[in-house]
Amino acid sequence: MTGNKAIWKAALAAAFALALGSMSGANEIKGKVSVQGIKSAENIAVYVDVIPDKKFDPPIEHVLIDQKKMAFQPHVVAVQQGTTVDFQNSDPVGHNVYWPAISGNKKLSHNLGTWPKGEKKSFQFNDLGAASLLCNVHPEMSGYVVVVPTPYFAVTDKDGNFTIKNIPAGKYTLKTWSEDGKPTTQVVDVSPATTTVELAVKK
Ligand SMILES: [Cu+2]
Repeated sequence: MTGNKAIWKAALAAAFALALGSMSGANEIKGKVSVQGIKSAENIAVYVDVIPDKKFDPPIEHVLIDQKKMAFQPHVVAVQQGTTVDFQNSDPVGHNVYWPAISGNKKLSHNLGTWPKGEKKSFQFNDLGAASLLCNVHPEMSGYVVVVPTPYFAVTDKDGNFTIKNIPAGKYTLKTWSEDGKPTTQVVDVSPATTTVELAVKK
């Protein structure tokens, strides 16, 4: 193949990839959460609520929550329904992991037990809602697993920014969960490329 032909072929392949990308709807939602009466805009889960007539397979990949320096790290984790979370103890002391409820439903409480450094235990979160993680050895430890119905979610950074990637174009209900604030709901119309939203979470 001559050099020219190779370049032409590469350009065609790139154009084809671009066309495929727009057909599969590789869009994103970029947004910022502002807060009123809450100490921080960080660690707020933003997610697309149930999409009618759309079902998602549970993810195969596990999500890790570390118990490190006497804290659940990260403090807030959002996962798609059906995700298995690995709780790993990285501290030289034993940690326990339990949640007294999921979104206030005490029937969904669970105690995973207590285990030493270097070991982990896993749990598949099939129920929607926020599991409030605690350790019965160290009352100061707390964390959250926010189980959401779609693969379209994010957790805000310290400035309240978030990006939800790879979402097909369409109209969706965007919801927020926060440790201290009320849940919010907003309809978003995701068009090709990037859709920008602003959300406000109040105490
Ligand atoms: Cu602990």
